[in-house]
Amino acid sequence: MFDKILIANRGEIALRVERACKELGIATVAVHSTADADAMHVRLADESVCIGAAPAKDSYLNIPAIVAACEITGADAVHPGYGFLAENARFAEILEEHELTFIGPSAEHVRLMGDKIRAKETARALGIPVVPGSGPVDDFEEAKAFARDIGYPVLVKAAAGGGGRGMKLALFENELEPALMTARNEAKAAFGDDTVYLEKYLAHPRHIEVQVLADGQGNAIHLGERDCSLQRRHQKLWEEAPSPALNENERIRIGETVAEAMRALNYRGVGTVEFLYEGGEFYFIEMNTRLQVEHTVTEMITGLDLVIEQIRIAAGAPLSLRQEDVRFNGHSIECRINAENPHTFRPSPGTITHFHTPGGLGVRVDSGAYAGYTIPPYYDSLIGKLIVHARTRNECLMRLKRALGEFVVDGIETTIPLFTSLISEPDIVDGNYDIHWLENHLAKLGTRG
Ligand code: MV4
Repeated sequence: MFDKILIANRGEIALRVERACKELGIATVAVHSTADADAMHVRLADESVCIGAAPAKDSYLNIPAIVAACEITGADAVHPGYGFLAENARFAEILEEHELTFIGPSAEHVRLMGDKIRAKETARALGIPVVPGSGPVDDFEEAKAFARDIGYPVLVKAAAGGGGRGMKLALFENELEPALMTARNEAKAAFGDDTVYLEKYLAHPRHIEVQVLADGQGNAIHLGERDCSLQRRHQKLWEEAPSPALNENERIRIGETVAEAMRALNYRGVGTVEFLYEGGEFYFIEMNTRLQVEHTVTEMITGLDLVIEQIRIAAGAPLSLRQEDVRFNGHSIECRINAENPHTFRPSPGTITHFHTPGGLGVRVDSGAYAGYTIPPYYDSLIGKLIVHARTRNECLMRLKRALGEFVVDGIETTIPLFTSLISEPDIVDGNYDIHWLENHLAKLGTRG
C-alpha cells in the first residue's frame, strides 16, 4: 500500500480523497494555489505545498509543479480527483515516468475514451448499444449522404469534445452545412482538433450513467446507474440513484453489458459509461475515466467507498467483492450546492458569514466551506454537495426537504432555494423528467424561488 498520496485537486473532492486516505492510514499531501492558502483541503491534509498562482493553468494544471511537489514531499501516488488533470493521459504517463502512481485507469484507456469516435467504436465492438452515427466526416457531401441514411435531425459532434462542447444540431438538410462549419471551427478553437462526426439526434432522452469498478486483472463489476437528467447548460444539478425510469430487469441488463465490456477491455479503476435513454432503449454516448462528482449517490446505495476502492486497485489489489456481493439498498439524491444566484446562475463568490450544515440519519454533506471562508472567483462554483439516503424515493424526497430547510449559507447566494422549489414540483416527485426538463421549467421555478 502507498505511504503518502498527493491530492492534485481542491475543494470538496480534495477533502473527500483525504478522508479515504486517513481511513487507510495513508499520509496526505495537499497542493494549492496562492488563492487557496486558507482552504479546508489544505488545513486537513498532513502537509501542503503551494504550486502556483490562482489561475488553474499556473497551479492545478501545472504538471511540473505537481511532480516537484511529489518529489519534495516523498509522495508515491497522485489522486487527481475530477476535472483539472483527471482525464489527461499525458499527465498519467508523466507520473509513471517519475515512478509515481496515477490513481486512475491506464493512460491508454484515458486517451482512448478521450477520443469520442474511438470510444464509440470500442463500445460498439464490445457489445454496448450506441447511438446511430458516423465515423469522422471529411466533407459536406459525405455528411449529407450519411445524414440522409440515418435521417434528420442530426447532431454534429466534436471528436475531441464531450460534455456538450462543440455540438451543433441540424434539423433539416439546409442546416447541415452551417452546423458542420460551426462545429468544426469551434472544435478547432477549443481543442485544436477539428474532427467531427454525426449522430442521430434523440429529442427527449434521459441521461443515465452506469458506474463500473475494475481491477485491471480481469475483474469488473457494475454498481448500478445514476440518473443525471436534471441539468442546465451541461452542468448537472441533481443526481439520483437508482433512476426512477428503470425497472430491475433493465438495470441488471445494462449493468451486466457494461461490466462484461470492461472485463473485455481489461479496464482498471472506476469509470462511468454514459447513456442516453429513450423509448426503453440505451444509447452509449461517452465514457468517463474518472471519479465523478455524483459518485456519492452510488456510495450511499451500495455502502461502498469508491475512493478507497480506487486507491486499493491502484496499489495492485484485486477487487474486494464480486458482482453477487453488491447489494443495492434504498434511494439516494445529491443536490449540488453552487455559489450562484439560483435564478440567473451567475457566480456569487465572496465571504460566507454563517454556515450550518444539516445532519441526522441519512444526510451527508461533502463540502470544504466554513463560516469565514472566502470563495475565490477563479474556479468552478461548486461549494458542496448535499446527499440524502433513505429506504424509498418518497422518504428520500421528504428527507431532502427536511435537510434543505436546515442548511444555512449566509453572505453569498447559493442554489439551495432552487432545490427547495424543485422538490415540490409534481414531475420531480413523480420522477417524470428528461434532460430538457430543468431548462424548460426554470422560468416558472424562478417565480417561487
Ligand atoms: C446527444 C443528445 C441527443 N442526441 N446525442 C450533450 C453532452 C454530451 N455528453 C452528449 N450530449 C448530448 N448528446 C444525441 N445523439 C443530447 C445531448 C444533450 C445532453 C446529454 C446529456 C445530458 C444533458 C444534455 C443536454 C443537452 C444535450
